Amino acid sequence: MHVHALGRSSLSGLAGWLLGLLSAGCAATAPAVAPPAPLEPTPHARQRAWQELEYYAFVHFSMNTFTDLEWGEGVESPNTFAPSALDCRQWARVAKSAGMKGIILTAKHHDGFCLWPSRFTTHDVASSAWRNGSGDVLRELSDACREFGLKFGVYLSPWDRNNPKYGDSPRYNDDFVGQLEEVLSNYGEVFEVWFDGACGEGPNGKRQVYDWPRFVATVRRLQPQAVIFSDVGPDIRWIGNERGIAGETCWSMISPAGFEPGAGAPPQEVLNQGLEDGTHWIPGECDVSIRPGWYYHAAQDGEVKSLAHLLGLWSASVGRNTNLLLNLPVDRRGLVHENDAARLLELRAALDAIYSVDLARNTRATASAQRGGDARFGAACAVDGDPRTYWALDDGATSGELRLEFAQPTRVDRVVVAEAIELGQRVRAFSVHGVGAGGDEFELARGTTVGRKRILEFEPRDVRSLVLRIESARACPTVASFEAYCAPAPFSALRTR
Ligand code: FUL
Repeated sequence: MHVHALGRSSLSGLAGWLLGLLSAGCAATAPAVAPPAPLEPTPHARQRAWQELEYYAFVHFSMNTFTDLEWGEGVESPNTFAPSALDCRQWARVAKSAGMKGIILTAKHHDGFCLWPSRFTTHDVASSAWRNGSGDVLRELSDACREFGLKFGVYLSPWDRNNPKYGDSPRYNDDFVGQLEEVLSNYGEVFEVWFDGACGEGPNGKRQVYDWPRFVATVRRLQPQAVIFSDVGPDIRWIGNERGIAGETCWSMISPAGFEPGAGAPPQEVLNQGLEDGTHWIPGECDVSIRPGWYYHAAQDGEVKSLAHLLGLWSASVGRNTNLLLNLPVDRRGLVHENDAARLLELRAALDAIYSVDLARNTRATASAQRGGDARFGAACAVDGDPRTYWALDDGATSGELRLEFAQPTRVDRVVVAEAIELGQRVRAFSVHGVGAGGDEFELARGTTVGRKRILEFEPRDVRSLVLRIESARACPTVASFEAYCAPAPFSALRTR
């Protein structure tokens, strides 16, 4: 453990020094002081790569699309699945132009119908008249994702209302692992495997004991870089609601011991906010549908969430240290509906307009202190646009201040703050202040946790300087970036707080 920590910090010390030489923002000096030691738990490489994705699509499309249900019974005829014009390239084109980074498809929902030909059931596309039984939605979507440069992910429901072996635990587990092997072996790289915890079996229903260690080992064996989602991880956790809203306080840590996916999860508040002293790094993912339902219902064509709502969700998910998994209920044609596609493009245009010009970039930045007096950890590292460099304080220091001077009074209505999360999530409380033309200082916003990205919105103000005050931290804080923006009209009117 000790050796490990040493090796890691001296390695990143060398990398930091080399970086210092290359970076214009953080002055090059000889490495006088080591970077902060990682504060465990810290993210695994696969979790870090996942968190960079920020925003990707969920697609709920299966038997329920054709029965107008949210939960099917598992007794539907395979022929009921009959898309008239399925085009996964259209899904990928929409997702790509919306700036999403991938698509996760309901390969099997609770009704057990498989969107790929499965050797373990006859409740699948191969048994339907669609494409004369030779259709494979996973094939079409994984190909489309590759073509459009998107990641491909799968949702596989452990609860299966069709499989007669469900409840006969070892036998069903064999089938489930077999299905996992099919979807993880035949469609190229999978970036996320989504295990749903829902189970509607009543007290007299079938009781299935899942073999989670085996399920997880199967994913690790076949797709070692894929993150596994469930209520409690092991890699990514549910955020505790289906509204897409993370806690204002949101730690990337929880303590999963004693819990299993689908068999009791930590209280929703814990999932929503994480635990400051959690034992494992299991960051949150916010899943939410762009319409009221997960599946397509023609009656909801007029209920696509508004742009203001979606912008609010962005701040409450990506802006609170989690990723946003936004669901698109693909319709009976097998297409993302026009209303949903149009709204997604509006959201993209708004985000691009709001976050295009970082007003803090390369402003004159000073700090109350910098680690070891070393410019490699100076204030400039938070405004150089390079997420690898960061402002840091000495070991033992848990508060400090970063100050930006604008060349002229500048209107701001939000800040974006980021920690160097590879060293662990540290900040507990912070505030943001403006200094007006007359030198008066006023508080603009305050927050608790930061993590990978924290967005704080406030009423627009003209400021000469902007101050980030770290008030409390679990260990010496790091700030990888401090950005400032001002939403242009008409988006300024869509303020979410
Ligand atoms: C839930 C499921 O029961 C819903 O049908 C939907 O798939 C949602 C994303 O997860 O647990």
